Amino acid sequence: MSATINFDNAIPGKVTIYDFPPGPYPCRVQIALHEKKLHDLVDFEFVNLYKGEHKTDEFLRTKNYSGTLPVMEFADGSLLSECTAITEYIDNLDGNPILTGTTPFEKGQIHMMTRRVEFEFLEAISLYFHNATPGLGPTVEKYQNLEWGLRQRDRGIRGMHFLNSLLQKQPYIAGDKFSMADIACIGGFVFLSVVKLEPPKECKALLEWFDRVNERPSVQEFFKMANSFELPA
Ligand code: GTS
Repeated sequence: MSATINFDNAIPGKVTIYDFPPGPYPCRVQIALHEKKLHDLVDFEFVNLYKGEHKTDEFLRTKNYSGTLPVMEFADGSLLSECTAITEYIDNLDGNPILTGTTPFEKGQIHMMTRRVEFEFLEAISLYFHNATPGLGPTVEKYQNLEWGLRQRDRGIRGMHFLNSLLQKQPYIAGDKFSMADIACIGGFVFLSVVKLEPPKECKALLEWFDRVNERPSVQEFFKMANSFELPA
């Protein structure tokens, strides 16, 4: 469908994202693209995680050695993977970063809080999914460790309490502005629904934050798409 992303700093030509559209990590790039009004300028290529298409030798060799989505591919063959890296790229194209910070301290703070959300919440729930639930199924989940997976679930729950305590003092994860760190935390909520875990009811500030970020058009666009997504046979 794409036009091209046409900023002086952009790698010229068509941009493709290898994607599993409703996924908790891919959601982070989808929301960032909507925030930046760039979503319609990107082609998305579906990769079926449940069939292990992200773990084929070819995908690992030519797209992403880590075997994860999303991956952004440029017309000249360059690649970016890792949600934070892709978000940095798209946020800085127009010289007006709104998600990754402007001052050196703000950039550092957003980076720190994004990593903290990942480490204490999103990755923990992901590890629970892959280790203590059927995950992506037997073709993909070749090694599982139930005890470790359950510990990760508990770590994710502790992480939500930590984020709640933060949000009792400030409106957004990295301070007073919506940022990449909030988007990472939305990814955590998307993973909670995948594993059918409720966020703790007593985490009122976190739940209020989620209601607040859900009002953003970028987040609504994501959930509209995700709620109507059907996994191809
Ligand atoms: N650190 C990576 C990033 O930030 O991009 C993690 C990416 C990641 O784990 N992506 C998931 C994946 O590819 C996609 S989703 O589960 O959120 O839809 N998982 C596949 C696997 O086998 O781990």
